[in-house]
Amino acid sequence: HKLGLKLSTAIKNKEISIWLQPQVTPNGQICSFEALARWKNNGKFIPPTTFIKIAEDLGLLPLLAENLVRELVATLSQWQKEHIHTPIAFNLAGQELMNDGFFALLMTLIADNPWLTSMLELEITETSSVMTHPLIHKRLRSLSQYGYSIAIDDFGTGQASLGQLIDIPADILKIDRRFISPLPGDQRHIDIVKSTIQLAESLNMKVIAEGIETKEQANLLAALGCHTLQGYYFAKPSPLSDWTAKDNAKA
Ligand code: G
Ligand code: G
Ligand code: MN
Ligand code: NA
Repeated sequence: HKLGLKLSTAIKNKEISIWLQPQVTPNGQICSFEALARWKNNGKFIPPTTFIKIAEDLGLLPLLAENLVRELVATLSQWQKEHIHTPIAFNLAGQELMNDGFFALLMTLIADNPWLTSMLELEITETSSVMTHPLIHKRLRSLSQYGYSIAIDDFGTGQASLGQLIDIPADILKIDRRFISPLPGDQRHIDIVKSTIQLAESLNMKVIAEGIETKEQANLLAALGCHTLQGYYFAKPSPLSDWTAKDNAKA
C-alpha cells in the first residue's frame, strides 16, 4: 500500500529521525536517554506504533534499526570525545534480534569500539512474542556478555515475565506506565510498584519507572527506592540535535 511504499523510501533515505527522552536520577540529574524513532510524512508525524508495525510487515525493521544504531554510535562517539558518558537506550523488536545481519552488527560494534561497553542499552518489550524464543535468549546472553545492558520494557504487562527474568540476562526493569499513571492515589498500584522494586533488587537489577507526569508521582517513586525516573514531568522526547554534548553536560 501507499504508506508502506513511502515508509520504505523514507527508511532507505534515512529520513527516520531519532528523538531522545532523558532518564533521571531521583535527584533530577540526567543519567541516560531513551531513543525514540520519529517519522514525518507530508509534514505530519506518524505514530511509531503505526510505522514500526508497517516496517515489520515489510521486513524493513532490521534496516531501520541498523540506521538508528549507527547514528546513535556516531552521537555517543562525539559525546565521548567531549567527555560526556551518558548511555542511550534503544527499543528493539524481536524481528531485529532474529535478523542475523543486525545481530552481527551489534556484536561487531562493541568488538570494534570497546568504549561502547555499557553505553548502549537494549530495551526489549516484554509483550513481544519472540521474547520466549530460545534464539533470542541465546543472543541476548551473548550481547550481555559483550557489554550491552538489557532492559525489559513495559514490565508487568506480559505473560511470561517471571520466566523471562530467569532466562534473560536483564540489567534493568522498566515498570510500564499503566502502573505509574494511577499513582499516588491508588494503594494497590503502590503495592505492585513496591514489590516490583523489591523483586528487581533481589535479582540485582535496576528499576526505571516510566510515564511519570507529576511531581507527586516522582516524589513517591523516589521514596519507594526507584533508581531511575522517566516521563513528561522531567522532559518530553525531543530531537537528538537538541541534546548536544554541551547541553547534555549542563543538564
Ligand atoms: O515514540 P513513542 O514514545 O510514542 O513510542 C511508541 C512505541 O514505539 C513504544 O512502544 C516504543 O518502544 C516504540 N518505538 C519507538 N522507537 C522505536 C524504535 O526505534 N524501534 C522499535 N522497535 N520500537 C520503537
Ligand atoms: O513502550 P515504550 O516504553 O518504549 O514507550 C515509550 C513511549 O512512552 C513513547 O511513545 C514516549 O513518547 C511515551 N512517553 C514517555 N514519557 C511519557 C509520559 O510521561 N506520559 C505518556 N503518556 N507517555 C510518555
Ligand atoms: Mn521503551
Ligand atoms: Na514501556
